[in-house]
Amino acid sequence: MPHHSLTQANLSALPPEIKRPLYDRTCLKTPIVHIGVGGFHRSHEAAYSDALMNQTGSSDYGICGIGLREEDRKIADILKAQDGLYTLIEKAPDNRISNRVIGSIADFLLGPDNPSAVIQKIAHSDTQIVSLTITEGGYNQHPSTGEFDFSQPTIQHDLAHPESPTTVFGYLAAGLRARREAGRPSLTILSCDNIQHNGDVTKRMLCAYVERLDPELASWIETEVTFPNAMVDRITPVTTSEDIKWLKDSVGIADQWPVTCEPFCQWVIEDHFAHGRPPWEDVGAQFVADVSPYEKMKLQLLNAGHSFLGILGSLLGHQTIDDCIGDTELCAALRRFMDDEATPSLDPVPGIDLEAYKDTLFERFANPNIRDSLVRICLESSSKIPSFILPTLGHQLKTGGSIEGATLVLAAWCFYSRHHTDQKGNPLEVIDAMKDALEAAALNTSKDPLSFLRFEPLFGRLIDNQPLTRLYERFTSALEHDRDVRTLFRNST
Ligand code: CS2
Repeated sequence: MPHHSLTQANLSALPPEIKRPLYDRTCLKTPIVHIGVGGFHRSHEAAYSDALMNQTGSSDYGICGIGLREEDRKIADILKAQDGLYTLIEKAPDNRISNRVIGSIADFLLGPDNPSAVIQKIAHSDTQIVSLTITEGGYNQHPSTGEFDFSQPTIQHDLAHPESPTTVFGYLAAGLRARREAGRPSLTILSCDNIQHNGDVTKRMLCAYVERLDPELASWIETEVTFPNAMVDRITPVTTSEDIKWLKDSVGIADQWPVTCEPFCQWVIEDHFAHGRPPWEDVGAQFVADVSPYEKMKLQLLNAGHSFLGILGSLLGHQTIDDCIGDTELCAALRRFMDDEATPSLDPVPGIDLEAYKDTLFERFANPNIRDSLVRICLESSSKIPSFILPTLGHQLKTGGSIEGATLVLAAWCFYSRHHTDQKGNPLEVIDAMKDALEAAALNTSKDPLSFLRFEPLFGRLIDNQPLTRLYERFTSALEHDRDVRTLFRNST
């Protein structure tokens, strides 16, 4: 099949069934500045803005992407070569595929190349929103205290050289300072990461940082900048070389970095914007006064479900989430964890039937075309499990409810961190900023079965809880004696 490189000039040559921007991209405005242009931003916020501009025909809701790390150079170069365009490949469970060229990213700035361009962009009077996908670990919270971690060398650097920052906090501070000094209106900082109260956390972290730098600026941010909490959702696996090849050979688009995702998409946002916002509700986003129940539901069912399958499934030698769902016993164990442990710890969610929500999650996880790898799911577990699994465990311990599933995840995580293999001894790829600390905590398990759970930065004082420690000890020792992780959950209830 003939193929065309994805560029603005080639759009008209693409096969007619490919959806493409219906708005004038030559005059795209960029009221949104987005830091962290990974797969998720491109399947989610950028897709909402693109849909909105398609619907209205206006060019008013474009995005200026920003990368702050050297690793972002690849996406910067590719987007530049492709005039900001990329293909979103939506794969439904029934094998239907929809290919859509997204055009909402109008521009891209790379911090390491030109820090002052990034600072000026944040400060620009047309900028209304700085949105973030910087990963759960990117908020620089100290693992044990939850406070801003000033000990990081990059943070020390930015405090000493505020005019040439390297971290997101350094850039935001410099941009907001320039904005305030120029007498421009404030803006909104919109977190799109999977953290409970992500807006509140962003505000707390940024204000703590700026307080050290410039207390007056900190109080301006405190009162003038808004930080809506938001729940974001769309499963977006890592793009593979097969995706790129398929798009070129079977569809005719030579795109160096397309994004694949599921059809499902959700965004629930608190309507608290300082300086205007796109009407994303016209294309499916939901604006609410309080996002907490939605966030909890998503983090403690979907993300926790992922971690549950990720850690347990890895020990069983599975490769992907849909493989795990195909393992009927593991799948049933997940449902039991969701029904008996996670659900009781949630608040009522307006307009949502939790049983139906869970059913949908199982359908989404089973999507055979997404092939979401357990390596992606388990990546940086140390910044995921504490917010995905531990709130459920804490709630259940308080109310005396069941804790088997959550405890089994911790015991399995100990095995995973200690051996870096599955239960058959096959190596697992462990990618975690705390990998060494986790391994050190887990290594002692044969002498002290609770040693992993004593790792306070992640587990606090969970160790003081006897019903938990008894069960946890039983599980860790069974795992060390090669008992299949599935049978433990089955027998414990
Ligand atoms: C996943 C999320 O990283 C993870 O562990 O649970 O990336 C998940 O796929 C998204 O939050 C879905 O919205």
